[in-house]
Amino acid sequence: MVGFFRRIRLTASFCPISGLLVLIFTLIPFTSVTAQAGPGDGYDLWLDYQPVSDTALLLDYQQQLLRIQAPEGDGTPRVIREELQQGLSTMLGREPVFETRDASRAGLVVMPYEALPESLRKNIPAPEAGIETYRIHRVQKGKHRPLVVTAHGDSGLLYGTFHLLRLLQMHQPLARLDLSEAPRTDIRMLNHWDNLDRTIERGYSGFSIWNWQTLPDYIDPRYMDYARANASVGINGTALTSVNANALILTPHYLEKVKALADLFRPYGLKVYLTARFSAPMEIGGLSTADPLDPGVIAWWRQKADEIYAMVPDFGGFLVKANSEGQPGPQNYGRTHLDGANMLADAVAPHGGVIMWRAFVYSEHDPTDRAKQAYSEFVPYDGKFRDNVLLQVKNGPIDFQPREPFHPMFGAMEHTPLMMEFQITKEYLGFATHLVYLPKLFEETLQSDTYRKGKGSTVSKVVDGSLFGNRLTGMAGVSNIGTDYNWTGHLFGQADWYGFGRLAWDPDLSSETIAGEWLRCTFSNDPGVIAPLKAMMLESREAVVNYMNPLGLHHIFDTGHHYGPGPWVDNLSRPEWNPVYYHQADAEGIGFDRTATGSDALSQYAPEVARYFGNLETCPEEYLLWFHHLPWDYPLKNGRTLWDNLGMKYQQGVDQVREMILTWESLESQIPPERYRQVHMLLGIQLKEAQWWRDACMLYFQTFSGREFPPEMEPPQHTLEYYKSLKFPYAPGIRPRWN
Ligand code: GCV
Repeated sequence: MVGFFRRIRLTASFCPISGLLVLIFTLIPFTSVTAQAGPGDGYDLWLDYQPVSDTALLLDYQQQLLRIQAPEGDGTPRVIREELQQGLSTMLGREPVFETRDASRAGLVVMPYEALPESLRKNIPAPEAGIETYRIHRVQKGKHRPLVVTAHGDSGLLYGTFHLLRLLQMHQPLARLDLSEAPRTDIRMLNHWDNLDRTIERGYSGFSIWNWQTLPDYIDPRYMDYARANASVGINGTALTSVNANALILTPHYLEKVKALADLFRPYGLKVYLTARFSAPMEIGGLSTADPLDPGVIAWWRQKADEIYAMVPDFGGFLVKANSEGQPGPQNYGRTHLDGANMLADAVAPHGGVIMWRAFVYSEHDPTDRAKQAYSEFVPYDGKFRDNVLLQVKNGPIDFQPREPFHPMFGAMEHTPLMMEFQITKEYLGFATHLVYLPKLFEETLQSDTYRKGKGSTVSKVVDGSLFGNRLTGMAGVSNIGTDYNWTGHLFGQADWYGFGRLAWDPDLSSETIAGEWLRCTFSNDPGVIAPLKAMMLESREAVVNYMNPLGLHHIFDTGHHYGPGPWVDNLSRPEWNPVYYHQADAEGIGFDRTATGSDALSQYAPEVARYFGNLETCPEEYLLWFHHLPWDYPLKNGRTLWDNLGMKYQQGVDQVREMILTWESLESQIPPERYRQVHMLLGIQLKEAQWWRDACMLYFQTFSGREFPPEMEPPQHTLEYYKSLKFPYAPGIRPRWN
């Protein structure tokens, strides 16, 4: 609530009596939300604008920044002024003054490039073309030497303002500042898997923040703080509803509510998108078919698009999951994904909308390796989609596992824009309970080399369109946000939201840089705090791989909810829903053979990549069992057997969590107590669950290997039967269909 409180406090400072009344009356409806709020509660995310403690720096900032020339008017200009006022007054301990008359007195100028006086413009290089780009420049010549944030459009000015505030949060000097930024992708969006009843599929941080019942009349202040947070990292789109879509969202009753959110989000540069249920023409339109080639269906979608755009003129478009995991789609009518995507694309094209068609498809009727199916389905359509269609592809070919090789579709469709889909919520990474810093995982995928145009053809270059010159680009992240007072359940989950935004803006940023930024903005600028926490975050991703799915193992989670280990599960109706399908353990060995002797999934990669992963001499050990089925006694690089290494890796993961706990405990005196306690308790759960994973998996795999555990491994705490007996019917994040 603090973002909201701060705005109230500012009002109070101008008129103490009316400000007080505002405070009293507006607090009443929000008391339940704020019940647990307090200092260090995390509601403010990375925007909590701590006072600058370094005296010299503070003086310098005060001299430069407290007289401001900023754009006037409502909408984005208002948001910019509010953010500057909030950020500067809190960090610098004094209220800034907005100069309306004599701009030559302003030490900080935030203005469109075209509106700058000639005396300034001649000393400042223009920002790159585009409405989202910006430049921050400290003028070095002339009598008036302000710090200037400038852009060609409102969004650029807003992003530049947030960038400047971040620099202050990170205690950066201003004297010689000159930086120019342009986003590398066009669409940088969150995908909410939020249902209309406010449950969230794979959500672990409370309920959906969209209160559909009280919208459009009741505006929760969270909506604004959500938009602010997104804008601060350059996220410019949000798909409000789950890809397992409900057609009701497209009815007038709900579209009124969507419009209210879109109106609120507009000043923050955040566009709204909706998920389109393919069978909507039948479910809410009264048609007898949803066949994409049927003239009635085509007309229905066109009219629906017109209706939406009349209410939300900057509506982004539709995100579609079709013919995937039981969702309806064009194949129900003997049509193709191409037919379906292009039909919807034509409906939104007149309004400038896009279709994000998900490539997450695999069929129970297709006996080939699930990892191959999306590529086989979509690659033949390369170049045939309309210009306003993006294919949204998960980072790996199975499903958001702790580690997957990059999806072979990246680089394989030269004439089709491929949008990256990452999962920020931790469906397969310990839910919101585990500290796992995801930008490290995202970076690994983005920096993978597809070799499609020779060495250096990284996935990041496919995503930003530079490899093939695609016109439209984007990145989506499945949101980890809910009604928990700190938004993400685990405080460190905020770093995943932050990091996703930063990587969508620049897919080549390093996860280490991002961790440093987030820590400085969230915790402190003290190197004694940052260094150990950064090391802990960077290590945490490898830790989870080690204690859950080491050496290339994957999808051995308990069924449906995906909470905890379930490598023994073999009774689900679809073969590829069973963990035994993925690990293929038998008396001889373990692993999925995806070489030419097995499923040959490797052939979907460029020859260089296929050779690299296919050759046991070069295949990195972390991908070994993803691509190869190997004997238990197969010697690894350290000279020990595969079996011993498996146990050692599981143990290493547990030990890494113990290290994380020690790191955290060593910083107790420097972390706000509430924050310290929360993370400490969650790390305790993480340790227990890491041990559970190690013991359950090693006991189970031992039934095949028949070998003793390696001496490095601590003995299991329970029997295999005990682990198999554990049931979690109420684990969070599942829909009834999974039960
Ligand atoms: C939204 C996985 C998840 C599902 C999710 C699906 C998808 O299968 O378990 O909950 O459905 O991915 O990405 O569509």
